[in-house]
Amino acid sequence: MNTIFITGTAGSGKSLLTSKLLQWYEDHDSFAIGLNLDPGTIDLPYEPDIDVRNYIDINRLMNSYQLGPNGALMMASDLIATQLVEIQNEVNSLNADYVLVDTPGQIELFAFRESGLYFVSHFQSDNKATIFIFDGMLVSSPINYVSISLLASSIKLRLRTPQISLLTKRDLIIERLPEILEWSASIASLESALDKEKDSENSFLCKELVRSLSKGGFLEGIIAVSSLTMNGMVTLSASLSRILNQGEEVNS
Ligand SMILES: Nc1nc2c(ncn2[C@@H]2O[C@H](COP(=O)(O)OP(=O)(O)OP(=O)(O)O)[C@@H](O)[C@H]2O)c(=O)[nH]1
Ligand SMILES: [Mg+2]
Repeated sequence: MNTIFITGTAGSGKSLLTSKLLQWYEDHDSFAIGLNLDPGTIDLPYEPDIDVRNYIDINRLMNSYQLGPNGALMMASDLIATQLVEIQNEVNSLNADYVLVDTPGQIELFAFRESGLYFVSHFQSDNKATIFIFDGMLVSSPINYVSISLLASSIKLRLRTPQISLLTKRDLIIERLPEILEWSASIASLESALDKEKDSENSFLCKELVRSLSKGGFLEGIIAVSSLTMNGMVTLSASLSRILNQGEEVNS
């Protein structure tokens, strides 16, 4: 069984990507299941096979503990770890090739609190990988690109799984896409784009960060997809196979 944790900033396209990857694997004769781990979500673009909302009810938390929506979300995120055994049993009973885990909208509640980390590290699976989504609409300058790369690196440090950087919404940023892909492919071109920024103080800081991230192996290129047109899905699935199979080699 291969488990793919789909992470990224709020609204970056985690749930839509989950639905499209489920479809992709089904079309390619693999059995994939969707695990919704976002207790606060209302509408999903797919029917989850397993749903954390069956275990954790935000409205009940709000009423029982007199919490506002954010407090309830925080408590709900902390409760995810307590449901691991039940969720794992449900997953195991389905015997899937791929488990696609759609993680909570507010990434800090999942990745930076102990519960999410506990869930990722204790979830039993032959291989695990994380996709970190760069929201294409947020990558509007080289400085923004570096700041989201920092967040991606931080998630990698926290979750400690092999990770893929994925740029979504490529259909909405067709004109900017070549430039962003160039930054991701070559540190020199990212540095030269940073040199042209007017904000010289932040640009200098970003260049230092880029060098450190690159040395630490945190800047390993980005794959661009559109969950609307499915452009880029072939590359994404090939990259997922590679990183999941590598895990298999290490484990065996
Ligand atoms: N055009 C376009 N829109 C996208 C793409 N991916 C996601 N969207 C849209 O972006 C919005 C947010 O997508 P979601 O999949 O709900 O994002 P999310 O990360 O799950 O959001 P939260 O769980 O609320 O954090 C929706 O309106 C999607 O239709 C894409 O590749 N192209
Ligand atoms: Mg979502």
